[in-house]
Amino acid sequence: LEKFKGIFPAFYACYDELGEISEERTKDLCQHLFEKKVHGLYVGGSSGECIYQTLEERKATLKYVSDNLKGKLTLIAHVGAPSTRDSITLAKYAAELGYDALSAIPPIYFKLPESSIYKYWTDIMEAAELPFIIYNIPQTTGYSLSINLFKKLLENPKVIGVKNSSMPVLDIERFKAEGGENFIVFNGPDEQYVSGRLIGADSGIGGTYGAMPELFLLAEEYVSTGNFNKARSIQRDINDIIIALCSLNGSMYSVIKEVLKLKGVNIGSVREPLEPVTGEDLTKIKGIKEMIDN
Ligand code: NAY
Repeated sequence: LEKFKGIFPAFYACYDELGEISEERTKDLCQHLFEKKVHGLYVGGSSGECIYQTLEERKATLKYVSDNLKGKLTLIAHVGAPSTRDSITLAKYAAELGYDALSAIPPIYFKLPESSIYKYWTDIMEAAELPFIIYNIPQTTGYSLSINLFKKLLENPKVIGVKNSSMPVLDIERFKAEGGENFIVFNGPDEQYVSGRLIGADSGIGGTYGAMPELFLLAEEYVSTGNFNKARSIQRDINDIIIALCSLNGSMYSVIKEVLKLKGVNIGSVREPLEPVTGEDLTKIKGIKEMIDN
């Protein structure tokens, strides 16, 4: 499980100027994050705009990332999709491509009983010979993973971890307490990386890591060496930056993509209904990049 420890940026959707998935730009982002020495990637999740992409587009991104980084970084494929059928297709494909693990949100849109959520995740796990990481993100899915369902899922040996994006760090503590030493808890809220790690998270997956990998790697170094004052101070810097990333009109991801452009990594913009950054707000991106660089 060592390979699942560390900083895992949630990979961004890489589009060309027409808004189509770009192989070339996916490669550029892979290269950029590899050079930053992150430990792995979470591909095709919320930050990958999976919810706005076709199955074919999602498969393309999974393929391009694995073409570039298979064997070099730990790769987790997010395969959650509205139907079990599509999720299974993605799971099988990720296994073929050599991904290290699968992950999925619970079913979305209809409010389903826990029995259906259990079945959904179990069906995905049965589709491929890969470890599975549960994704708990109540703020976007409307479902908050219960300890009961969590315990039931733990009976399946394929379940090796949970990516917990709920805001109470207590959830991280409880999942770690139930999961035990050989179970990986990923911190979800980037704003609480340090607290998540201290209360029991082993690793982190985050939507803003890709914009400032150096800062999360440093936070991790301070946490793992017990340098808590410095860890707290980096977390504060990170949070000032996240607030700035969320302060403009346009989605946080479009702001991040503009920051990446200034860093020399052009991965295009976002897909609607996510809105791009325009006009006045574009002039503020330089200031955000400077916050990250200093
Ligand atoms: C993914 O699946 O791509 C993610 O890991 C995204 C997780 C993010 N949570 C939400 C609700 O979007 O990383 C967080 C988030 O971007 C960060 O905490 C900033 O708010």
